[in-house]
Amino acid sequence: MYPPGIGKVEYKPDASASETLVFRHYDSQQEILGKTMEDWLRFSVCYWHSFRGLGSDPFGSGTIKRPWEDDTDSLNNAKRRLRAAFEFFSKLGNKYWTFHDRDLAPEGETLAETNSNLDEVIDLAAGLQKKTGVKLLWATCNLFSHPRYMHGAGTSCDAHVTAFAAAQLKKGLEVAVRLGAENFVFWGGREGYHSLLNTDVKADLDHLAAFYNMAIAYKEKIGFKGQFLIEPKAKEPTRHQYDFDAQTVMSFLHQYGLTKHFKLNIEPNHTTLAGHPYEHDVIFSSAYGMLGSVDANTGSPDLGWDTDQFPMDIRSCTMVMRTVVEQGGIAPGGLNFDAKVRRESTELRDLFIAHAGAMDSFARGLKNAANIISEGVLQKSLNTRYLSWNSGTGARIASGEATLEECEKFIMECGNPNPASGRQEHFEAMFNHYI
Ligand code: XUL
Ligand code: CO
Repeated sequence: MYPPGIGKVEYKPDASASETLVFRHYDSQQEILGKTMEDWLRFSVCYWHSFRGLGSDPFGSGTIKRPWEDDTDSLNNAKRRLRAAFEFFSKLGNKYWTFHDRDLAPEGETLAETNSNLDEVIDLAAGLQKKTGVKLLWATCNLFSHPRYMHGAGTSCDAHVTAFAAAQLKKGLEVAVRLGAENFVFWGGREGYHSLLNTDVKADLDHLAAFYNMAIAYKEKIGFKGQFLIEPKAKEPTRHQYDFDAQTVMSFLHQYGLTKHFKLNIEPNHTTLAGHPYEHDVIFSSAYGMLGSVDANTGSPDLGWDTDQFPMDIRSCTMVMRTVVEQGGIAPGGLNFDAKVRRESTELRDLFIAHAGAMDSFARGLKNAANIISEGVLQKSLNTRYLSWNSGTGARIASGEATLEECEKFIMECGNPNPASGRQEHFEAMFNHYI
């Protein structure tokens, strides 16, 4: 049993400040605005950080020892680790998990050998999913770690590499079908550039679109019903990642006629790397009906790295949940904790506390968001700010009926505009009332 001494995380609303291995707010079956908390939040644990990450960083090796690890990359270790993960999920009470293909099983000398290693672990995963009821929120392919992907995968300058990535993706989609994945993610690992001198950006983007078209064709062929998601990121590991932010990805999809096949998986730590506020990409993608899922994490805004910390800030969680509730939910996506405990947080207990604390932060965010939405005070003030668009010249401009001549006539008759106060501080103070 892993870990010894830690049982199921319980809902305990009156827990004291030092009791951090409980849910004070997350009560999975509690109804909020017509849905259970579990259904609104759809929490998922990510396998790579929580079960493959052992605290290494670019400056030092791992600091974390897990009781199930034997320090080998063997299939036996892979299976023991997977069993430990499902035990962790059962104790935590999350209903979903996510992984990259290469997190699960070791890569062999050839693609055939790699696929057969993967099949062995996938058989076990299918059994564990069935036994525990934990489902696969999304699968993805790791198309960035192996040295062959040093120039990218779908955007590599070497077509042989792109063909390898496509072959890997074919298997990844088959695995997604086998395990009933509800989504499939494309994160553009090394799809980007370090120098514009050695890069043909138009060729790269054309090739990336062709790569996606092959994925769509195979998805349809094998009957994969999950949602395709693209995960924007501004930089890291490349200097400029092509999927820079939500608006960039949406225009790429539009440009190549791919919009209807994808939604976005927004990771707020990536959004802040783009220089935007935490909730910016969540709001932008949702505004266009493209918010599919969230990699719920945070960075340290003063650092500018992708530190993948557990989201513990109630204000940010409230902003995200407000958008999620306003769009009617996040399904078939979810809130996936693409987050890792700090390398100094070396105990297994820390892994539990990190997840429980982040789940509780989002549960509080959900409750706050529900209050904001049901009271409608913020929305009313926002509507007032835009009132001039509801009638007269405003309504005619918005509907596309107005002309420049008509606007000129309107100004001649009505004179200079006199815009009202933006009342930003009023909005901020109202928002704080709910936190
Ligand atoms: C990297 C990142 C990835 C994706 C899946 O920054 O977020 O782990 O979520 O490949
Ligand atoms: Co992510």
